[in-house]
Amino acid sequence: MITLTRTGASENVALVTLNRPNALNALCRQLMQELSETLLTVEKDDSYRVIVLTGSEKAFAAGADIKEMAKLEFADVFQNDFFTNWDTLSRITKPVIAAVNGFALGGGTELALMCDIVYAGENAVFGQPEINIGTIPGLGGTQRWPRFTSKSIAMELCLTGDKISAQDAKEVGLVSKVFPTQQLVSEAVLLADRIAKNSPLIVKTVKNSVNSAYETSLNQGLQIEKQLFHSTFATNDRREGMTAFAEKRAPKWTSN
Ligand code: CO8
Repeated sequence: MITLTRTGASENVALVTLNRPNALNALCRQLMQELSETLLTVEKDDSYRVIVLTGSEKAFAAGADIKEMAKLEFADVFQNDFFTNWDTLSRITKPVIAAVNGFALGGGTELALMCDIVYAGENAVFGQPEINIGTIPGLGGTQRWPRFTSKSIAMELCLTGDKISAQDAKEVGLVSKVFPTQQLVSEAVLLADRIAKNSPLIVKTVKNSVNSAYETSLNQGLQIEKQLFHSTFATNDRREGMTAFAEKRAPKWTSN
């Protein structure tokens, strides 16, 4: 249900594709287990620098599998922890770009919210329709929407289940760029290539620092940023980057 393809100009981009076409990539337990394992494989493999997460042109993911969830009781989801590892994506330290075409609903939108950058195809549709089936978002929708956009947008989407277009998602700040559907994945890979050219050590440090903005007060976040900035002065890549600038040549990163 998940395919992993090595791609990009330097073959260091992991293209992870959700592939369950007959259910619009609905997130069932097996798919999420495979996604978690694939992400952890890529995370551990230094030959991958950046991840692009995508689905099909029709659906990124139409949410958690409602037919699978319909049979569950409280004890299944709480005591037996049915949804273990569904949030692995949020713990990946390499940059993750979501390339969203088609339906990204419920858990599909929430996967996009866990990514670092979201690119959308013109046909993308986002939303949190859980309220229409008697439940609420459970993969971060009620927490990340208000942090990344606003309380008003979060409440309106989660209380109504309304769907929004790619363009609307760009206007509220979820999506950074919108592309024609068929170009989307190649544009995401081009972006991944640009990020992959930088020092992996410093890329990881940037991601760490930006993410701290969502976990801390401004003062704590500024302290973390300053400490991380200072820490770059203990790296060869910081020395190499500044020396290469002065010598008018391209830097050669060693990631130490
Ligand atoms: N679950 C199971 N099957 C689905 C799902 C889904 N979420 N979405 C689509 N499918 C299936 C359909 O049942 C259908 O299967 P079949 O052909 O066997 O009948 C097939 O995919 C094609 O779907 P449609 O015929 O419905 O296609 P349409 O183009 O007519 O409609 C829609 C597309 C609008 C996307 C429609 O399928 C739909 O509304 N789907 C449900 C969307 C939804 O409500 N998503 C939210 C689910 S709840 C959730 O995500 C909570 C996440 C919390 C996780 C917590 C972890 C800790």
